[in-house]
Amino acid sequence: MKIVVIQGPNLNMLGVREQHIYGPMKLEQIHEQMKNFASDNGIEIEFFQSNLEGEIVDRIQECLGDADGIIMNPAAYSHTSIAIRDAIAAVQLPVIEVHISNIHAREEFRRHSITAEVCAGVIAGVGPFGYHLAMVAMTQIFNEMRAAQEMQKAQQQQA
Ligand code: CA2
Repeated sequence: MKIVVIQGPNLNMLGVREQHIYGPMKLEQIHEQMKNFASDNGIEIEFFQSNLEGEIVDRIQECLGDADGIIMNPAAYSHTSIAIRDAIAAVQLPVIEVHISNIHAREEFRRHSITAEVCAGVIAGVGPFGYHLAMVAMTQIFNEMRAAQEMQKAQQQQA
């Protein structure tokens, strides 16, 4: 099974600025922890960060037929991008949206995510640990997908 991790605009600045909001961890450190979890659980993982909306749409589309799930922090685009929301809906893959900060306790314009509406789940406000929780959630989704496929196969063999 393969997970693609997609990080939106300015997340390449983690650990460099605004540590009072997002903490001291750099994006590379977060990815290192996710890589360790993936290798311990036999999961393939790839990482992508972009500050450009169209590049993020392209990367989501590339997941079709290549990845089994997406973990994504669309960052500010969560609140604005219909294009990213449409891309998520189009690929029909399980997507877990992660926000490092609690967007519901911040400015009014951050309290609603239009991308979250088409995601399988959302984790917000637990810092970079949210990415680990997203890996655990995605592993569970993969187990459920496998169980459903096996059940379907068994039913087809019986028919
Ligand atoms: O809490 C989150 O993870 C956010 O997705 C982060 C976005 C923000 O626009 C969302 O409302 C919530 C911002 C990411 C920018 O990260 C920076 C990190 C260091 C310095 C500057 C920006």
